[in-house]
Amino acid sequence: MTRIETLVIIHQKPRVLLAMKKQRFGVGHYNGFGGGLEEGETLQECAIRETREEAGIGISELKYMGKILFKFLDRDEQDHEVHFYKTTNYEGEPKETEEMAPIWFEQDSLPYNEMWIDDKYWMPLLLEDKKFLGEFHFTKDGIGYHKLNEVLEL
Ligand code: 6U4
Repeated sequence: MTRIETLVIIHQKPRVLLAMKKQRFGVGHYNGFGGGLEEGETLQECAIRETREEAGIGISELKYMGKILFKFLDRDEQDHEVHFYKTTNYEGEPKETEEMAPIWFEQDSLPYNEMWIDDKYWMPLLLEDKKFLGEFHFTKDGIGYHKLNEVLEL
């Protein structure tokens, strides 16, 4: 079974809002907001709901930026199909929740060492408004295989 998830990056050039994941999947990593698709909702609705749950802000005018399939070859973890969105628009003040602690970074000094190891591949594309499709296979040693292509349409 594949788990369908969303990931939202709030980008107000030159700053990027990330958050430290405090529990469960991805704990200890900075990431955007997002989570698993629930029954009956669209991907955009999921992205909006998760961002509200994780940072307490409302987002709008989302741009669909990419899709990546992640496989975990050496772990008992289902595949994750992650759908990436970005926006500049939000209302409210990002606040710390049980799930995440938000913080702004300059886009030229993102904390890649404390992020998922695949982020350094797709994040530069997303920040430059380039759309992408990809697949990453993780092993216990890191990324065993990956492909990532810029695309004009998704
Ligand atoms: P929930 O749904 O909250 O019970 P949880 O285990 O907390 O589950 P979830 O689904 O909230 O996890 O968060 C997973 C998040 O991690 C999603 O936003 C997608 C993102 N994600 C998954 N694989 C990723 C990867 N390889 N690199 C990355 N983000 C990833 O940067």
